[in-house]
Amino acid sequence: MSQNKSVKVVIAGEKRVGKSSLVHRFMHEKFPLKDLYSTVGFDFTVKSISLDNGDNIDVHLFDFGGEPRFQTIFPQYSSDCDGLILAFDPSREQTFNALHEWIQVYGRETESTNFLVSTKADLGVSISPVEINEFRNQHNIDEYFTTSAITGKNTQELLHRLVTRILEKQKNKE
Ligand SMILES: Nc1nc2c(ncn2[C@@H]2O[C@H](COP(=O)(O)OP(=O)(O)O)[C@@H](O)[C@H]2O)c(=O)[nH]1
Ligand SMILES: [Mg+2]
Repeated sequence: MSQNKSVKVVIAGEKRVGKSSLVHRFMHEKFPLKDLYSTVGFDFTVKSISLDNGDNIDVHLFDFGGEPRFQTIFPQYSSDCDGLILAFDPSREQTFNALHEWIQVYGRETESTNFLVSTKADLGVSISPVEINEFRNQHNIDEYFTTSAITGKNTQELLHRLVTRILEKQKNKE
């Protein structure tokens, strides 16, 4: 039996923007019933997904805690990743502004596929499209998604799209 191809994805962003809830949605297709423990350092999970062409891909997900003191180890864990999810909570604008710093610490956005992800869409708050576009142009963002871990809006779509883009990029490099 051949082994599934795998890709590595890192999720970054400030504390409590909903990163772990998003990962929980990716894994279990439901919202956590209990509040998740705050992530210390990072959490690691693997989710297998089937693409439209029938390929099965193992997505290795690294969910980063978001504590400033862990930013120093962030580049070490993300140095060989294929995809980056930068998550922010639109009801707390500072979590969006903080992403400039996160991507700077990351430092290898030209090598990976990068998605900007707004969480908690169910709250009905959003960051202006002008600011989103500015950020995208400044930082090599491939795509932008608005998601909700509560309703499941765009969560599976985001993961499928990210993996598809990662594989396309790898193919173009061959
Ligand atoms: N309204 C709403 N709240 C959410 C959503 N996702 C997460 N939360 C809440 O936001 C808080 C932080 O979530 P968590 O996933 O632990 O954030 P993390 O620190 O970035 O991993 C928790 O109280 C969650 O219940 C969402 O899609 N909608
Ligand atoms: Mg967490």
